[in-house]
Formats: sequence, C-alpha cells, structure tokens
Amino acid sequence: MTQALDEIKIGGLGASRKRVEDNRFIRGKGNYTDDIVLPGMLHMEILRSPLAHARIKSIDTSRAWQIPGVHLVLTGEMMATRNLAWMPTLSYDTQAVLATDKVRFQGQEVACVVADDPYIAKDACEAIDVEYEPLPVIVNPEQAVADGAPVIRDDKENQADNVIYHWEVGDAEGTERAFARADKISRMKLHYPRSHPSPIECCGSIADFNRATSKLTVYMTTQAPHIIRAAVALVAELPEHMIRIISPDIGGGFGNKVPVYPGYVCSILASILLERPVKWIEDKSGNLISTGFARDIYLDGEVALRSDGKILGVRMHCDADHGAFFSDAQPSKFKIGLLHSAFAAYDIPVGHITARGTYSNKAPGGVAYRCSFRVTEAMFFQERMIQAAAHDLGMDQAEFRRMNFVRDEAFPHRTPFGFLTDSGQYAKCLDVGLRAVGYQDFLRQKEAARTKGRRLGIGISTMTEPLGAGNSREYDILGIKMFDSAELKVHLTGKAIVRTGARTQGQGHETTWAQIVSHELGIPAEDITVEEGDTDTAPFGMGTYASRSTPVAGAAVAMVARKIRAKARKLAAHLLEVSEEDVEWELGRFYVRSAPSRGVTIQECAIAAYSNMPDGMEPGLENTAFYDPPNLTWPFAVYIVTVEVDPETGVWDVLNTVAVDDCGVRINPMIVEGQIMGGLTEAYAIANMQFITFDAEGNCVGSNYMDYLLPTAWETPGFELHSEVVTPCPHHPIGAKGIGECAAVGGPAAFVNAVMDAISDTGVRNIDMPLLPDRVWEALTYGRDISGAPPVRSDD
Ligand code: MCN
Ligand code: CUM
Repeated sequence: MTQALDEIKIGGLGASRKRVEDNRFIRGKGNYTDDIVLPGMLHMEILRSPLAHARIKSIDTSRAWQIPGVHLVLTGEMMATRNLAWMPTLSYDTQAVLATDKVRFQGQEVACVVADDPYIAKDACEAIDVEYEPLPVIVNPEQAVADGAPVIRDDKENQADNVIYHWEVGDAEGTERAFARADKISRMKLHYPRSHPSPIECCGSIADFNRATSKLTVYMTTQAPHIIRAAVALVAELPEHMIRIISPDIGGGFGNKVPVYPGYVCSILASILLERPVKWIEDKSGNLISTGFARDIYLDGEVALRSDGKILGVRMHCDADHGAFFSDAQPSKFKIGLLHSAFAAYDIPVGHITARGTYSNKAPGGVAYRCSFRVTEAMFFQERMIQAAAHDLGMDQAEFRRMNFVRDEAFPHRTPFGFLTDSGQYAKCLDVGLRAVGYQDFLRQKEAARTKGRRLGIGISTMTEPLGAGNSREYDILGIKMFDSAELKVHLTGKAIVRTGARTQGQGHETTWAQIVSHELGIPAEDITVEEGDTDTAPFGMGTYASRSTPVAGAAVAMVARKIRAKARKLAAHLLEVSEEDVEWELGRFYVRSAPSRGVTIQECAIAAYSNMPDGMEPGLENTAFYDPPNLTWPFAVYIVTVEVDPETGVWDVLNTVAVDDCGVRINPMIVEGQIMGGLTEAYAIANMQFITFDAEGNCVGSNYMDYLLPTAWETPGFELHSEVVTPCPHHPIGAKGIGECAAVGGPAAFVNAVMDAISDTGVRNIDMPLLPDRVWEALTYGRDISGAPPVRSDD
C-alpha cells in the first residue's frame, strides 16, 4: 500500500494553488521601489528634451543651483568628466546617459537635479536654460536612408549614414528556385507599430553609496538584478562584491524593466557624489515617452505556393526602426533577435530573410514587450501572410494551416532558419480550437449574415515561441553565458527556502517555485518560502524575460531539489538501517523496498541532517544547482477570434475568443490561465486601440493614457481557454515549457485576421494595427488598404 502524499493537496505540480504573493498585494502591503524610504534620502528628477533632433548650444544651470533645497545639478558635460556621458548598450552600441552634443529624440535626458524633495527637483529642472539649434528630423526607415538624410549618430566614428546593420539568414538561391517553380506567389506588406509595455509601476531606483563601507546598494525596478550588478561592476569599474542590487516588488515589467536606463546611472553617480541615498522615480509621461519601446518594424513578405496549397518557400525583408540608439535588450547573436523563428510551426522547405536596422529620432526601442525578442513580429507577420496566402489560393484558412503544419512525428524539427523545435501537436490544437468555436457553423452564419448586410469574420492565429534562452552555446549578454541557478535550503524542521536568480514581476514565482519543490520532495508548498531579487542572497541568474524563468530557473529548482533528495536518501538509509539500494521513494517518503510499511518522511530526513547524520557525512541539507538548458522550449498555441464589423462606423466587436495553449506540463493551471488572459488582453489592445506615433517634427503622439489606451475590464472581451493539449517538453526536467508571453505573441494576428476576414470581399488586403474604427471605416468605404502608423499631421 502506497503512503505517498496527494500531490494536489500539498500544492505540488498541477495544483491551482492561490498565489501567495497576492496576500500582500491585494492588502496594499507590497514593497515597491517607491515605498522604500532611507534616512537622509534625496530625490532626483530628469530634464528631458522638448525637441527630437537639435544641437545643444549651451546649458546654463546657474538658476537651478540657486534654488534652496537643491543639492546637485548634473549635466552631460559633468558626466563626461567621469566618462559616464555615454554607456554601452546590450547590443554593442552606445547610448547617451545625459546629452552632450545633440539631443536625438523627444524626451531624451538632458540634465538631472537632486533636491530635498521631488517638487523642488522638478522646479529646478525648469530653471535650467538650454539653448537648442533644431536639426531636420527622421521618424521612419524610409527617411533614414533617403539621400541627404542628416546623420543622427554623428558621434560615432565611421557612421556615415543611419544604417545600423544588414542581416540575413536562410538560403537565398534555394528560395529563388522555389519561387521560380511556384504556381502562385502571395505578397504582403505590413507594419507592426511601436508598442509600449506600460506597466502600472514606472521605472525607478534608489542608490545608496556608503563611503564608510564602500558599499553601493541600489534598489531598483529591474527584471535582471545580476546583469545590472555585472554591468555596474564592468562599466563603473566598482568591485562586484561591493555592489548590491535589490529588486523589490515589481509592479509589472513586461520587458520595460530589462534595459539599463539613464535615470538609474544618474542616481548612482549622484549618490556617490553626495554620499546620501538618491531616489529617482520616473513619472508616467517620462515612461511613455522615453523608456524602451517594442516593435516598429516593416515587412515585405512573399510566400511561394503550389496550387494544391503546399508552401514551397518564404521570403521576408524587414526594416526595423530602432530609434536613436541601438539598445535592443536581447541575448542572441542575431541582429534582429529571434525574428527568424517565423514559420517554425510550418513545414517550409526553404526560406530567406533579410533585415535592415536604422536609426531615427525616436526613443530607443528594442525591448521585447512580452515576447522572446521579436517573436511577436515574427508570428504576426507569419499568420497574416498565411491568411493572405490561403485567401489568394481560395483555400480554407484552417485547412491550409493543417496541411502545412510540422507533423507530430517530425520532431525534433529543423526550421529553414536554423532552429530546432522540440515537440508539439499542432493539428490537434487546431482541431480543439475549431470545435470550440464551432467553425463550420460560424462560416454558415457568416454567409447568412452577409445577405442581411451584416459583416462577420473569423480569424485564426497560431504561434510557437522559442522560450528559455539560452543555452550557453548560443546565447549570452555582454559575453555572460545564459543559464540560471537555484539554491534550496531545507531547515531542520523540514521547512525550506528556495532562491533563484530570476525575478518575478507579477508572474507568481513565489507560488510556483514552491510547487516544483513540493513535487520533487513532498514538502507541502506552504512550508516553502521563495525569495528572489537580492544579489547578495540570490544565486546567480540572468533574470526574468522571454518567459525563460520556468524553462531555465524552474528547471534549476527541480534539479536542486533532486540533489537534496539524493542526500536525503542516504539519510533515510541510515535511519532505516538498510543500504541505499534498498530504499525506494514515493512522494514525501522513503521506504524499505522489501518492507514498504517501514519508512521515513522527508521531514525526518531533514532533522537527521542536523542531528543524526551517518559518520563521515557533511551535515545540513542544502544545495545549489546551475542549469544550462540543452535547447529552447517550444510551446504552441492556436487562437481563434470571431468578430462583427459595423460597416457604418468601422467599430468591431469581438464575439468569441478561443485559446488553445500547449505549454507542456502546467505547474499551476490557474496561474497559466492568468498569464494567457493577460496576454490576450494586451494582444487585443495592440490590435484594437494602442498607438504611439510621431509627427513630422518627431513629437511623440500618444505619450499619455488619453491616446495610448489601456483596456479595462469594460473593453476587454471574454476569453475561452482550453488546456487539453499537453505535449511535455522532452528536455525539461518536469516537462514544462514557457507560457508568460504566448498569448501576447500569437493574439494580435487572430484579431486582425478576423476583421480582415469580415471585409475581405471588398478587395482590402490589409489594415495595419491599430485597427481603429476610422481606419476600418476608411478601408471599407473606399476599398483600400490602410498602411503604416496612423498619419499625424503637424498642423492637426
Ligand atoms: N507556469 C506554469 N506552468 C508552465 C509554465 C509557466 O505554471 N508550464 C507559471 C510559471 O511558474 C510562472 C508563470 O506561469 O509563475 C510564467 O512563467 P514563464 O512562462 O516561465 O514566464 P516568466 O516567469 O519567465 O515570466 C516572464 C514573462 C514575460 S517575459 C513577460 S514580458 C511578462 C509575463 O511573463 N510580464 C509579466 N507575464 C507577466 N505577468 C505579470 N503579471 N506581470 C508581468 O510583468
Ligand atoms: Cu519579452 S518582454 Mo518579457 O521578455 O520581459
């Protein structure tokens, strides 16, 4: 008779355990960066450029210095004397900390004031007199490469134009041949607009340099504290053990809190100069106008088709607008991130991708807002191209996908762009989705509605995402290899603490890491504390982004628990007075194989580790595991959306959204569902209502929540989630794949495809996001495509 514990009851794998962190969050007891108050703390504010491109003729700070309560006014010139006016970016470019020669985007940091309170600091910023000489402005790639375009990065030697890189992957000649053989070529031009993660909490830091101990402590909103510590050590040449980065509770990250921002650097320098703690908290418009953006990329794509529907090849050219500095926060050697994960779910014999990156007078972009480094763009382009190709062939869009999917037995599958996908059941996911939405029925309803002048549409999108960077062979940040670690300490009473180098920003690690330990050791989840975010206590890790925590840090948690179990087995053998080979494990308990009723619990082993260990055994029950994943994990999803478009107004309503996500084994099904709902909400917002665009002078339009809309529960449609397809990850210790971003990655195309399906009979091929009612109305009324960011004229 087994005496194994009931895994769901103890909060192990598969338990929809309530999020333990929410206990403090919903009571208003979270501890965010801005909640922290240190003795003698001063406040810093940033003066930002009103112009998008201008030479700085002079900066006069004398009036600011005279304001009572002002302690320090920092300018680029002062930063330059310490070699800190510029900093390196994660993409091997440089970025201005405070502008010296020119300003290159609206909102760029020009000066900082440190004062007794933030209001004095803000007033003093307004007392700084800057004389600018305006320069011509570039707001898109076309202007960037036009003849006679002003060179934005004239600070860089050998930079004679605005091109950052040319990049390509795939087989150009083979693709050429495939296109020559094609019965039909389907073409699509698209723009994925700039989008902004907009977490509720803005970025911020409190730097606290203590001259007496030489220790620098920085509390900050970062998704990757260890990388920040390494960057501070390397850039500021401070000894690493004298730097402590603490990332307290984070009010949402979504990629916004991966990069290093000038505000962090200035607060650190100010604290070192003043020997007092200096707090900088970004305001909302500062966050919207200047921190890391995502996307802003143009596609010219083609699919070569055989008349029976088989895809023979794909060709894509992408133009990426990076803004004023190439500061993509991504760990691959590929200039355009993982864009070439496009078409990974389809069996494409050959393909070729080229990409060009350019500078513009816009805030530096390149954070991967809820996506594994341009996978969102890749999947959006892919699914829009797939829908257009099916349409061009006159084929059913679901059938077209099914016939071109990679088959279940074909894994591991090498994509034409070099990735190795691990596992999946793509057709099954599609079937589940089609059944749930009532596909055939809906097609009939759509026809019937048309005869009454109503426009219904159905959109399908699929996505597979390369999650879990890295493996250390292929992924690094500034040369630091991508892996993660976990440390587990089991106390003598059998309670435990687990720490990882990841950093939760709302994803629920405090809940789910405990569940992994429970699964491996049978210690109830409520007996396990999870801690992350303090570089003095957490083991080394590369942080939380690209949904890498479960694939990498989560795997490390499982591996360290297994090390603990291996030692506990020796303790059990000692307690049971049998040899280790005779000891069997069941959840929570070791027993003697020949006498199963004789056993010891994991808690009894724990106390023995401190009180009754065998001769020669090192006491204690703690360990650390480093995990270098053999491959990325490849979750898959199908999203299906039905809509009704009102031809009078262009307003579209979502009738139904079905999501079928296969992220392998789910640690906490409720948390996974929350992640999917959050991602779908963001996808809906991007497709429907959000844009940050720029007028001809480079003024950022949309740097407030009147223009950049965040959907509330009122606007957000309902979602129907399906979890019945589970393909365990073959190389992950508990079979889990990442999930944090999937719905935000795959969702947008489902919404857009649905609206396009509703109006495709008018000959309109594309409306670029956001599908605002006036854009849909214009397309429908005049039968024409609507391309690019919404036009904004300067005289509006
Ligand atoms: N999980 C699970 N079973 C799986 C996979 C994941 O139970 N098979 C759980 C995890 O244990 C974790 C959560 O789901 O609690 C998300 O896990 P994972 O997919 O590993 O993603 P990360 O923890 O690495 O989170 C990063 C991801 C990213 S990159 C963005 S951006 C994003 C996202 O998570 N930002 C978020 N979701 C967010 N959710 C909130 N609330 N706030 C953010 O800032
Ligand atoms: Cu891709 S945004 Mo998240 O990686 O923090």
